Amino acid sequence: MARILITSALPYINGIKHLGNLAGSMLPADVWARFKRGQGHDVLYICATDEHGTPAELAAAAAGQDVRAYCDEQHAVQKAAGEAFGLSYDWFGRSSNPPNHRLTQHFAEALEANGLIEERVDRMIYSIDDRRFLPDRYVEGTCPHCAYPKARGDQCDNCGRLLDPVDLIDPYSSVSGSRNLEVRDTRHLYLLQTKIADEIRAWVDSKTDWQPLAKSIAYKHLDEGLIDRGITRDLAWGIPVTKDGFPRPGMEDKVFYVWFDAPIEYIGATEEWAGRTGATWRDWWRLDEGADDVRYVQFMGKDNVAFHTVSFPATIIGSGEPWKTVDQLKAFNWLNWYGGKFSTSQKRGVFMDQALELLPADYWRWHLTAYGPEHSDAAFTWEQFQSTTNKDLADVLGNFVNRIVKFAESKFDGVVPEGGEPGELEAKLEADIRAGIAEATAQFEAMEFRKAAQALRAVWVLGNEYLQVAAPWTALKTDRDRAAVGVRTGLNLVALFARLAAPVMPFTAQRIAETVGSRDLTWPGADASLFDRVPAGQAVHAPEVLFRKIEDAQVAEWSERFGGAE
Ligand code: B3M
Ligand code: ZN
Repeated sequence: MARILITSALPYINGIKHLGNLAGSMLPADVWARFKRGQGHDVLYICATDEHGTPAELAAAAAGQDVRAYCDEQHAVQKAAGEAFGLSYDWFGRSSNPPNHRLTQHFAEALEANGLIEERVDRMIYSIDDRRFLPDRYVEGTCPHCAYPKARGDQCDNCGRLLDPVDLIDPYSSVSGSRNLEVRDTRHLYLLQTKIADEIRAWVDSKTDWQPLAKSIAYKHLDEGLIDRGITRDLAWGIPVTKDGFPRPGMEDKVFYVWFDAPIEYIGATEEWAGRTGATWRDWWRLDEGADDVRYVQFMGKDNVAFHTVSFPATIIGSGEPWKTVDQLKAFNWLNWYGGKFSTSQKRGVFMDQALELLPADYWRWHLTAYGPEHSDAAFTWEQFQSTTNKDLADVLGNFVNRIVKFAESKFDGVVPEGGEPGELEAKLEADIRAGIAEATAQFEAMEFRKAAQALRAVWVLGNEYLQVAAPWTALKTDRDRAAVGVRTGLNLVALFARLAAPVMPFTAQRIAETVGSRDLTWPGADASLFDRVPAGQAVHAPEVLFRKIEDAQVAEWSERFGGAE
């Protein structure tokens, strides 16, 4: 069996995440981790909260909290929300924890030892009233090109021009509104990416099986020409800048840039996992210590691809040390809300905690997997969510399980019946089902989630079609054995459908399996037998309703509350 390392992009610490964050990285990573575990592989699924950077500092200030206390609280909130959604991380770490501090400082020192770090003087906007340097996007003012009054220091949202904060007319701090600003010199460390651009390109060239979206973004940045990148910031909260293990002279009040430390937390969180579980971690990350047989797959939104295909590899490659780098990268487009952005302030969109107040996790997991923003941006609408829930889940999967188990309860004493022999109909069913499983397996292997979900649905439809033709309720009137074959086959399909549902809908899969006394949620590979794993004599129990249909009144209420097709 293979050793598979999976990471999904680390959610920023500030605030509970919306369905878009879930659909664009954490959920597909979990579905794929469950699929590979179901096949019997040794899977390590790692994630963490991304706790540094200006957003964390400003969110903590807005909450009136010390940053660490804020991060402690928010990490617990996000961890709980992930668990409630069935995100089966092996570890959900924190980029502010000691392993990431040590590793980030180690990488910076290794880069410096290889001549890839340089101190440079930057001219930055300092806010006297806020007593802090302002990152570009926290300076606002009038755009010198189009006179838009709320242009940000990094880019004007009106005309799209990239800006430098010193170009803004009548600038002010977006933190406090203060115009009491001045330009000051400040020293920062630069990672000399330009010196290893060829090595980075050669590394990207070697990734022959990357999907087009990941590859095109990587080459776009390489073709534009890499720049040397500032990897320190004038912030109080973050990983201190060190040299030979001590505070770096002149940088005592600076920290590493959040995007320099965040990807390193993939390794830091693995070290934490090992420390808490007694496992080893270097054999997952060091090629000279056993990681050469690991397949590493990353999941993220398309806006994070550049950092993962250029910047993070620059850190790894530049260190000159034999660290594992990503083998396959699955990037998603964006989920939007009726074509617009999710927004807490404008009450548009559903966030992870709210979603679970409305419906159980598996309803969302199915919809966001089967209709997610995989190859293009996708709009979430209540109307489509209602349609997929009512058709795919209630009418197809739920209906199949309920009708066959209830029939077995009412006509065969709630026991899998003896008698009869499978015939032509069952032989054809088995062939069709095996073809369907092969299709779903191939699509999951290819990390084509929408296609894999459609393949699953097609298999569940086969079950309903079989019951229509086998019609054990009709056969029972004249040929009990024939009816017994139909019921026994149908009940074995229930157990099989649970196994197929497990990666996407883990909670419901378990409930379905239990209706026929099964606990097997492994992925059905080339199993010898499909229709006799639930033996004659096994007691069966119809479940409470597996999926409740979404009513129009609910769509209306939720549209009112969270925004809808207004
Ligand atoms: N925290 C998520 C984002 O850009 C960012 C990912 C870090 S992955 C190392 O929304
Ligand atoms: Zn402009």
